Amino acid sequence: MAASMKKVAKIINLNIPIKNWTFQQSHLLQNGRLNHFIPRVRLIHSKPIRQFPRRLLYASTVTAAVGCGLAAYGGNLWRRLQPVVLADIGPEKPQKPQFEPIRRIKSETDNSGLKLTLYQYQTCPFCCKVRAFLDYHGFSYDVVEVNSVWRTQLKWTKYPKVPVLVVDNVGENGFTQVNDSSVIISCLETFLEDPSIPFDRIVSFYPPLESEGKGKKKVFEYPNKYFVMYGDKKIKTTPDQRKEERRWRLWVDEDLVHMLSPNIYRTPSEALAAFRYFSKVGEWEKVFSATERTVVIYVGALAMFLVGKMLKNKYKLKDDVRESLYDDLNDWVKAVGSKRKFMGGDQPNLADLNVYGALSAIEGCEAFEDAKKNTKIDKWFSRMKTQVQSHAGAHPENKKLS
Ligand SMILES: N[C@@H](CCC(=O)N[C@@H](CS)C(=O)NCC(=O)O)C(=O)O
Repeated sequence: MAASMKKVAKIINLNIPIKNWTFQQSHLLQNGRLNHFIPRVRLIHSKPIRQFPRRLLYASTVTAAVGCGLAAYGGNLWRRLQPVVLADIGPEKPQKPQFEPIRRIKSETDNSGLKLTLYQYQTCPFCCKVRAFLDYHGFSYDVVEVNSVWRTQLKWTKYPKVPVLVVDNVGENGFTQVNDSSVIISCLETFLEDPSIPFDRIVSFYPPLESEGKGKKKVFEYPNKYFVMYGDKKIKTTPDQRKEERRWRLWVDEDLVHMLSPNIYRTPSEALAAFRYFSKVGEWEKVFSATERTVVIYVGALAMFLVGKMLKNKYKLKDDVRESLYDDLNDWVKAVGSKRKFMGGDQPNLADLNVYGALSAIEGCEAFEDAKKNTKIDKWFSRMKTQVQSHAGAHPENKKLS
């Protein structure tokens, strides 16, 4: 593993022009220790380089594609090779988006100096992950609820998903956009570790890559999104603890979230109950007209009941999808173990916050009630809820920012 990372480090050590950007990556390995892996990525806007860009572009994209392609597609390599380029998924225009927030969260403990607006769906598990992080650390932030049908509140950006975080008064246009729940969380955690780094610089540590997925659909990925950048600071956790934290953050995004839809939309009546619950907690009366709301609830419930079945097959869940959910929650409870309160020890780490956030999305659904009765998730979940709702991460003894 260390050897292959060193190879990657060597490759990325080149200054690789990608389109009209120069991708500079200097230290992938620091002190020769992988778990102190601190990528320093700088994106420098530059004029297109005329002499070698294509050759170098292909060198870099082939390297990336070979790695992914070999693992994923085996013999079909040549047909499947897709170029990977730096994605352009920022704002459409340099003007800051202006939408009336549905909610303003005010926290007395916030001394970050950051003015944050979260573009979200209230019950999207990825958005819930971000809110769990923000609330735990006692950030103040505005919430703009995106209309999931018309998506008017997302028209200002090329990025097609929620959550998106907008940070005011930072960056060259007077605001900075951060996409993807894990990137948002890693950026904010990096900021808490060292608030002297300008926030837009932190965001530039997480460059988005773009490739073509099935049916020519664009796929965006942030290769280092689970890494918090500690710089030269003394790190309180051990390499193994950080590795465990990253592993379970990835598990939330690639496993746990796939359990949710098939479970909450398991039957038509559960799907309808879930949509009614979402309408209530998402304050859909402020986002949709009364007619739209009724249509969204009934049509949405039926559509998601069918989608839930497709997802069940896609992710190969058990016949009774509850069993798959219970298996996941048991795996998590086992990983935390009986000797520590949280995976992070006495305080939650990012894995705790992410699992809690994703599960809080379905807290009012029958699936979660069943999970509480049939697994041991409840104790840990209640502890987490107290931590998040009391902004425990902002208490003096837990506070990173002072
Ligand atoms: N990797 C992304 C995934 C975000 C995501 O898939 N969001 C969904 C909502 S749960 C979305 O916006 N889908 C597009 C849509 O609803 O139009 C993240 O972690 O933020």
